[in-house]
Amino acid sequence: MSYVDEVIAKVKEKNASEPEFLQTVEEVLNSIRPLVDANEEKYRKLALLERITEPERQIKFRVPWVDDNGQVQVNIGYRVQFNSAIGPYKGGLRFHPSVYIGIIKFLGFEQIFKNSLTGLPIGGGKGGSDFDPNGKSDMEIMRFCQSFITELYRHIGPETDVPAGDIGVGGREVGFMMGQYKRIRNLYDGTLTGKGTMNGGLAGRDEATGYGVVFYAREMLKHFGESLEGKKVVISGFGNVAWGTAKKLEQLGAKAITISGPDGYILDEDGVTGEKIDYLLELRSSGKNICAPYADKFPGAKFFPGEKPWGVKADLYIPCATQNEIQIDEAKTMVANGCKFLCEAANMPTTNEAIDYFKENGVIVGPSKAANAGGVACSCIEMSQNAEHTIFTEEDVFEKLEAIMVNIFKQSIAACEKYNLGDDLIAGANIAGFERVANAMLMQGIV
Ligand code: 2IT
Repeated sequence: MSYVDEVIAKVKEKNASEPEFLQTVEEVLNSIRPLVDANEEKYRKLALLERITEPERQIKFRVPWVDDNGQVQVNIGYRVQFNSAIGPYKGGLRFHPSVYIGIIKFLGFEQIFKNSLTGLPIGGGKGGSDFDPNGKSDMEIMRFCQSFITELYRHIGPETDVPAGDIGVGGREVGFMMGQYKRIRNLYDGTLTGKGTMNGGLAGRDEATGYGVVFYAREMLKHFGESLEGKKVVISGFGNVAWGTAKKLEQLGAKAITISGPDGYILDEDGVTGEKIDYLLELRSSGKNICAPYADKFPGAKFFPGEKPWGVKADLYIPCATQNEIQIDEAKTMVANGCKFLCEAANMPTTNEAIDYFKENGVIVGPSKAANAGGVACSCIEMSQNAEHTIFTEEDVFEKLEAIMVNIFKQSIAACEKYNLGDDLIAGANIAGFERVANAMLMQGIV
């Protein structure tokens, strides 16, 4: 049995109740076979793959808080410190009812290779809670965040582990956590990123993930002889990533024609452009987690309740919502509609079965680890800003972001060429990200 197959079998046996984690481990390990096969004896002896698939540390804790009725509520908090070979653990916090250890481990594992691809010195970690911020008052959110950080503070720090936002955690939540952290530690340091700019946050961090995705998509299209100019783009979600993506698409001459929420999707043939993009922020801050009101506000748009946007014909598809939103049936519909390019903005939005189907049918897939790395890259720039006690301009930030995204695409293509992977941008990104972490681990001995 090959070393990759051996490790996949072991990981499956050890983590049988964590399907999302198994999904990403299988995807990554299967795609780095050419590199592992070339180093099989050494990697096996040093148990490199066993080590890289086992988090360095996992923290699970109780988060008690008092709701507006005076009732005590209890949630579970998590932080998985997955890999610190190339820098302090770095990755967001997700607050969503679906959160359990398997989701945090999948996100933490992906974060290792994503962070490595940025070329910056950041390791991989992720955390969160099964707390649902939707429908909660500001004071409930504050009390939850304070309780969460009152435990987590002892495990994090600017050279140890630097959390940020993810689904359900934005500037408001990070602000509450930062305030409580500062109060406990008496330190105004860069322990959390995604802060508001008046709290030491980075100008442009809100836009960074979506802008980065579109820079990546531009490079991808360019490589295959196309451009963004005039392209119709189906996107999903209506949160921070969808917002930044729609904005940059418009700036570069393309347009998003859909958004989606848990309640259904919106088709806006005129384009989600101009003031309609900023309306997404209003929708989000309503705390209802629905996109239907968009169609009342802008009469040209149509709402499709309970449906996803993947049946809409477009030149490019950018899923911006959550994991596994594109499964085999959606993939089949998209291919039948002539889909040529998919660029993943959400983390792991496509199932492995759907990815295989896309590959068999010649669809080019830009993987999330590469395409959405602009968010965490800007978080690392925020860490530098805080460490240097300075403020970077938005212009500076976007210039750096663009260069990082172009470089990520180049590294992926270089790995494709080196290992004869054809157009497999997923394998290219995984190999490029993995190689840097593996080499750092090998130099650090058995740790
Ligand atoms: O998935 C991600 O890369 C993030 N949620 C951002 C992580 C970060 O540390 O900024």
